[in-house]
Amino acid sequence: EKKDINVLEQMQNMTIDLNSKVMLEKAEKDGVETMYKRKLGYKVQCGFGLQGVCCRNCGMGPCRISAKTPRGLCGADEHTIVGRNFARMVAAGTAAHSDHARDITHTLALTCPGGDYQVKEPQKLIEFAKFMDVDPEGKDIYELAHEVAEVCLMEFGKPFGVSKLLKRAPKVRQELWNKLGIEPRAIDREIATVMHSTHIGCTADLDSLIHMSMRCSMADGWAGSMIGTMISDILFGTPKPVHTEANLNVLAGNNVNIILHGHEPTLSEMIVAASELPEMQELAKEVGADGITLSGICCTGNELTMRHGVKIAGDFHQQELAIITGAVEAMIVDVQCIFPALPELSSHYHTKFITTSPKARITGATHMEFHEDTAMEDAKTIVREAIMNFKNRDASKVLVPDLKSEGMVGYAEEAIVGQLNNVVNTQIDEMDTLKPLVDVLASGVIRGVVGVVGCNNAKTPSNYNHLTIIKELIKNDFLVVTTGCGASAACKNGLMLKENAPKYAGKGLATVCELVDIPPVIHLGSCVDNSRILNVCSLVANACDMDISDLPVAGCAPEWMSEKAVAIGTYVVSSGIDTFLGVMPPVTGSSRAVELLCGGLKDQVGACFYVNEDPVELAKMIMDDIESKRPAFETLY
Ligand code: SF4
Ligand code: MSK
Repeated sequence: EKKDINVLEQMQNMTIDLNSKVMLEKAEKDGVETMYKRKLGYKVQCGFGLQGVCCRNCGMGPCRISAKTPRGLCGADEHTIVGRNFARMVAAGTAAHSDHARDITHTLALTCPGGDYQVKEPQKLIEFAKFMDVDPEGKDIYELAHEVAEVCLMEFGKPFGVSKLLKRAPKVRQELWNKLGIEPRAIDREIATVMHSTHIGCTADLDSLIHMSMRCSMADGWAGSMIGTMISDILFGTPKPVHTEANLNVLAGNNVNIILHGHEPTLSEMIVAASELPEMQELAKEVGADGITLSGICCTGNELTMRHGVKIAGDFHQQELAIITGAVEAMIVDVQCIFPALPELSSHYHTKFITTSPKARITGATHMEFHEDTAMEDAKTIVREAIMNFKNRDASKVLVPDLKSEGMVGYAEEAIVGQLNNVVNTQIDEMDTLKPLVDVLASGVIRGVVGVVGCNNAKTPSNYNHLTIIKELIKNDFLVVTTGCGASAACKNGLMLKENAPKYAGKGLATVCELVDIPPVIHLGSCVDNSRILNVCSLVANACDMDISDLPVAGCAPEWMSEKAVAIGTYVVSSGIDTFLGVMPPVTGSSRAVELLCGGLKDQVGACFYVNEDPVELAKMIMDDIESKRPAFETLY
């Protein structure tokens, strides 16, 4: 018994979320396994993998670099192997975000009047059409939507030219990218080029590998993700500030609980619409429930909360813990960040674990494929399946932990700028509308803006790095904008509540929060919505006639874990924004890779990575970095 207590304590020490600690205790009682338990089994992780010096790019390997074997069988050294592994992470991350964008774009091509998917933001479509060189004159809005979809789909495979979306960036930055040769061409081409060049017997030069990683990541940030965000807004509406709640307590006692987990709003938006139908509400009553409660996990949670106020059940590390509550009728997933452990775990409870995408099938799941052209019918079938499962709930297995927080979420670019101008959803096209934002930055009332984004990582206690860094920053008058699971962490802990600004924010930031009615931590959306950060930075830089690298801004991924995060970090750096990581990427096996990523890139793009696994120190590094930029920024402005 002593050993069991010890195991539980060790697991509980791996998260600072109080609900999660309760659920870990229940997991032990229920005899089910979670990531926290599995982590205990990984006492020592592979040193070669941690340093990035294991190569299995051909059948002669795996080759692992050490003092005794300084080269792989083909002669690849540590710099080549680390560089190739890094480039492949960037390519995988770019592929994930961009394939998401491709599906959204195909959905735009399916829109029609009265159809399952319609154009919710015609004005945004018209503006975007003009930006993409599509003439909206005299065209029906759906004709225009289809034409824009086609032009965007060309961005994935066009044979000539570079991403059309680069022109959003300041001129000086565009010229730099051109000079360095990191303007991304077609999105798929950049991914294919990395995969080809990292095949055995191709690139064996670290500088070249990092260079092509940057160009590939740019295809994520300045093409795929930007298209994904823009078309999501056109289809489902630009997010506006909305109230929400976050953490496992959002699961409702006597309602059918449906959790949506994954990333793409095409599925989740349709599930929201289906669950609101009177026939579904009645069916829920018929099976003895009071109603239907939808909630989200990971970026689907972010997409839904910012457009509908759908509650956030939890973040990446809470996906198993949600099922362990015993109160979830169905977890419906699409793509990315879904633990393969979930079907087996669900089998211990009544929860239906439903996969919907052919891109992410998981053995043991109930697979109910979702197709955009039969979207509403598919969504209704899935929701019905969840409702009918309510009768199988076993009350003796239910434990919903006590805590949840409230928050305001859904600040798109328009909302942030609009709020500072005291209007909702302003058109952001001129210095006048950006002046209040620039003024509070230039005057030093707000010292800078930091994007604190990304995942949870079992290498750090869940949420600890996120919260420590965010609190340090806002205490010192740095405004924080956040996306992904970092946003969930902030919301779960009350940092997105305007009323909490005086408690957590410094005097300057708290005053701004009160004057313009914003929380000290701004929810910007999902992982693809990091493109919104690029957009705001470009708008401000353009308005001030500066480069992005001149702005008092920084990026931070305190608990990153996914390949998508590596792609994001690399395009943020390539865009001129210093990026601070709380977990070391697998590059330390190459001293030259570390020198380049954490220093050398500064000479090329005006920004680089910084890594510190102590979140207090990392926060200080961020603040010092931004402060060092302030004198020049103030003079230039
Ligand atoms: Fe080994 Fe070279 Fe093959 Fe990699 S590519 S596994 S280093 S022989
Ligand atoms: S879901 S990529 S764990 S933020 Fe976008 Fe969260 Fe990271 Fe997945």
